[in-house]
Amino acid sequence: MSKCVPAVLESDFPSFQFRGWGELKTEDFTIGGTMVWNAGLLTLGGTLIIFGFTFWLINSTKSPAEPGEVAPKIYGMRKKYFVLLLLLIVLTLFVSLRGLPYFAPGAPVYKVNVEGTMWYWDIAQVEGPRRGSVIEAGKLVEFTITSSDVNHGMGIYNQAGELLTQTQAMPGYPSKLYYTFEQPGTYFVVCMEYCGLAHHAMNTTLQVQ
Ligand SMILES: [Cu+2]
Repeated sequence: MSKCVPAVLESDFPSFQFRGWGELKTEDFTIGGTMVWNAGLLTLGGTLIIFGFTFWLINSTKSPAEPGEVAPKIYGMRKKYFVLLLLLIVLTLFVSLRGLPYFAPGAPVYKVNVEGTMWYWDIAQVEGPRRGSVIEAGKLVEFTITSSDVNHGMGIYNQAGELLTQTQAMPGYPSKLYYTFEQPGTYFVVCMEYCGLAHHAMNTTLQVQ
């Protein structure tokens, strides 16, 4: 059993050092290298394409037509688009929801109970070949995650600040999360859902051997 240290005002997670809103720098939002830049460029690219298309559409209209003339055409097209969109949604739902609910990818070797409370994590290894607060790398871990007060989010990050896995911590509902740590070391457990004043300090570490 390991009882985790209650939240402190300073985090030891490198990307989550809180220095006050006025002092936030770009690198505070840079997780895993250039992810933020890529997301920004993608958004910019998408916006330019939409603007370009709209501009082309406006300029391609040569002579204004009477609404009564155009309406049947547009309504006809709308029906086709609706059917196409419906098919696309059904297909996407079918493909993406086929794997639900998420079953354990094998039998878990370690079972760990996690409870989120404003503003700390209580993490206890309750089952495994090596008792105590030990989790081994390469062994499937089943986290059972809940909350004692409000909704929290449990996110597990590696040393590089990359998010490995995450799920909701909800009061009265145990969420299951399955994960196999590839490498031994220190991992960071960070609250992913705003839960009040000291939300930013709601983090702890997880040791994997
Ligand atoms: Cu939180």
